[in-house]
Formats: sequence, C-alpha cells, structure tokens
Amino acid sequence: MNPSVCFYDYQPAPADMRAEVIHGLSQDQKRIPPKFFYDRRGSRLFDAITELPEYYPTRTEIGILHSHGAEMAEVVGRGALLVELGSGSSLKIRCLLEALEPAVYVPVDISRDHLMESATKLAASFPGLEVHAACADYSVPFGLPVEPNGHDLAAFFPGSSIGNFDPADARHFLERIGTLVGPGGKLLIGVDLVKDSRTLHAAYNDAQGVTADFNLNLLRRINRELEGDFDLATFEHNAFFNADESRIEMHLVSRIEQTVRVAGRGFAFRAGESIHTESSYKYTIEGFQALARQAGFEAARCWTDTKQLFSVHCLRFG
Ligand code: AVI
Repeated sequence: MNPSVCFYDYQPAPADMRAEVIHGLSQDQKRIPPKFFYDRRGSRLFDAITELPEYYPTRTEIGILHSHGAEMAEVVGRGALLVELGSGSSLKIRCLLEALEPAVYVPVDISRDHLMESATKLAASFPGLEVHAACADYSVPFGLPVEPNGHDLAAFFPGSSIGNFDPADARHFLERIGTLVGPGGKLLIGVDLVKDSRTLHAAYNDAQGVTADFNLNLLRRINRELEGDFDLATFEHNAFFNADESRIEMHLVSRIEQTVRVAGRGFAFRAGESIHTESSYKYTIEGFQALARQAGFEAARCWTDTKQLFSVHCLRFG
C-alpha cells in the first residue's frame, strides 16, 4: 500500500439484511431499503446507470464541478481538511482537488477494499496530498480519524445521495454532518432538481433496461443471501414521478398473485402489489436551502448547469 495513505478501520457493523428485509416485507406497503441494491453486481449496474444517455445527474454534476471549481474553492476555502462521505471511486473529488487544494483529504466509505484501492490511486496522482482513508458507515455518527490541526473543516457529499433519504432523515443526516464539520465548517453537496416529469421518468426508465435490471437485482440478491425463492420473471420494474411528494419512486410489482418465501417465511402478494425499493427526492434550490437551514446550515452559494437540471450547494454550518 502507498505509504502516503493512512488507513483507519471503524469496522462498520454489517447491516442486518435478514431482519430489515423481513420487517420491510411485513408492512402493508412492502418495502426494502435501497442500501441493499449495492452488492457486487448492483454496484456494477449502478456504475452503468451513471453512463446511460437518459441518466443526466452524474454527467451534469461533473460538468458543474469542472466549470465552477475555482469559485467553489473561493467559498469553501483552500487548505481545508476535506471529508468525502461515501467516496466510492473518488472520481468526482478529482475534478475539485486542483482548485480546492485541501491540506488533508479524508475519504470515508463502507466498502473497505474499494476505499483502499481508490485512496491509494488518488494519493499516487496527488503526491503532496495527505490522505487519511476511513472505512466507516457514514450514515451513523463517527469521529474524524485525524485532528484538524488548525485546518478549516469541509465535507463533500456529491451524487444527490441526499435524495435517497426521506426529508426527516435527510435533516438528521445534515445535522450530523454539521456536528462533524463544526461551527463555520462547510458542506459541498450535490442535489438533483425538480424538472419536467418526462426527463425524470426517462432517467429511471432507460431504454436499455439497466435500471430495471438494477432494481430486479435486489430480488436476485435476496434469493442468494436470504434463501429467497423470488421468480424474477413474475416481477417488473416500475419507476414514476410522484409529484405530490416530489420524488421518483421505484417499485417491483408482482405480475401475479403469489406467495414468496424469504428466510423461512412466506409473504403473500396480490397481482399488481409492489415492493417500494427506492425514493429519489428532487428539490428546488429554495426547498433544499430551507431543509439545510432546519439542520443548522446557511446557504453560502449554489451552482447549477445551464438547463437547471442539477445543483451543487455550498452550505456553512452554525
Ligand atoms: C444513488 N442515487 C442518488 C441514485 C438516484 O438517482 O437516486 C440511485 C439510482 N436509482 C436508480 N437510478 C439511480
């Protein structure tokens, strides 16, 4: 491993998938948390989604980071200790590192191998950068692995992953980021915007069926890991924009009346009954800033693309 990367293992507890899936399938509106999409195949399918012509968020956010990196650096401040939550392949931060010139970069991710590999590669491309990689579940509170040593604190949370939280959970999550960066700390966060429902619908119903495959892969994973007997041919992907809630909802709909067994229990489905697998909230700029205010942040600056598809906000805590 590259000596310029320090690695910290907070040993995040594995999610209790069995208990959470049984609980979710026992509700009137059956549901399974979206975090279970990301097994090895699911993560590969998500990467494929980000390159689909219909899925605008990833390429639009990267465009915004490239176009406005220098202004972002002015607002965030150079020489900070920068924590990235859910850093994955650390691809997006690469667009900003030259402009932001952080003193220390702390990628945080739950996937240990992926984190070590990405952090090592990044440290090799930016030899002057101190990298402290933390294997942790960023959705539960954790402390910084390094002392700020006088550096300002900033967090980076791209990808509109905040949209996969219900608003109350999103607020709590933002509060926890506030605690992490402290008074005066900054948060740079990517947020997908409300737009015409055709564009939204297409982004979650791509012509190649990759999103459908990603959604159905959840049942494949449950069959493998929880002794399930879902017949994938009897379920179909359904994604639609729920305008009242301002969110895309993804569901898996049973085409027939049937009983499915998971972890030794039976779950009855009516024909047309669904499992709600993901919500992806879409915000207006003002709506997101109001949510951030409730969590103790004030809006410092917001950047969008020319079509106003996506936004990147810089927020200041306290
Ligand atoms: C990870 N997250 C921000 C994606 C989204 O758009 O809500 C997950 C996704 N689901 C279907 N396509 C992409």
